[in-house]
Amino acid sequence: MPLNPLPTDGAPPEVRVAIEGPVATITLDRPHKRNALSLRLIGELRAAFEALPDSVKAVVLNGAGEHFSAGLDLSELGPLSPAEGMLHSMVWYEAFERIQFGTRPVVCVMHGAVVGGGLELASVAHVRVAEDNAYFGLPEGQRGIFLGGGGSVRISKLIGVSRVSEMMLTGHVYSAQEGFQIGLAHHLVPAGEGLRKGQELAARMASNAPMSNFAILRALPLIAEQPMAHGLMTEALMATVTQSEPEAKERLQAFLDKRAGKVLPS
Ligand code: 1HE
Repeated sequence: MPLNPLPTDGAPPEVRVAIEGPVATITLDRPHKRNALSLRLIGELRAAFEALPDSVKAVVLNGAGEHFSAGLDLSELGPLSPAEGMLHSMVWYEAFERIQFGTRPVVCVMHGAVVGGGLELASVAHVRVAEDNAYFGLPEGQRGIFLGGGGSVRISKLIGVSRVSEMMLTGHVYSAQEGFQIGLAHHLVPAGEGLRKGQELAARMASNAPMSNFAILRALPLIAEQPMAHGLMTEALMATVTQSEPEAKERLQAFLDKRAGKVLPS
């Protein structure tokens, strides 16, 4: 089993990229396998993020077909030796870290099955939109395996270790509505409206000051891991850098001059 995830056989791509203004839509495009995450797909996903032009300021991640993703491609684990199994996870980790700790906020639009590695991938995104036909499961226990795409860390941070354990132990599947209530999604929309909502949110994030987005993506998660005194110091330093940007000064002045929008309920 080659662990080099980049395609070499000339087969059609499994990830599609469409760019419109400052927003790129990156689509898992392996619907005949329910967007099961093969090493190849993971490699293409990473490459797609890395190849985005500077003009792209935010990303929407979604899946083609009836489901966001059926998780790990189960046909790939069997032939792996223990050492290759470790490397397999590392390939996922590196790709996901590029997405989570890049410079561009990512909205994940979830529909249909969002299971196993599919939920691990969704948990990498900064904002999650669920269509009301989405459902969330961690069938690793049933398959005789374990989380291997960072879900132990990321999904546990979203919904708590207790819920993750229970999902894996019992096969409990959460509906879109339940997932929204427990924090797997920030927005719940009718089926078919996820992409529009995701692109609207991405456009809004793309219009933020780049240094604010940088601080949110790179400093905020770090601060959450730090002891309080360290966190407050990191926050103060990051705040100083952010507000020193000329763009921050212009935006603050625009509000004082009544040229900027107010904060109103949506
Ligand atoms: C797959 C996969 C897959 C579908 N790996 N090939 N994930 C799971 O345990 C979920 C397994 N999948 C399912 O439960 C179902 O496929 C779905 C509910 C997602 C969709 O059902 P359905 O009826 O629409 O499709 P299907 O007929 O089951 O699947 C269509 C094809 O996709 C079929 O292949 P075909 O060649 O017979 O047409 C399936 O074999 C194939 N397929 N899902 C490989 N996951 C880093 S660690 C993460 C650990 C995990 O992710 S564990 C969870 C794994």
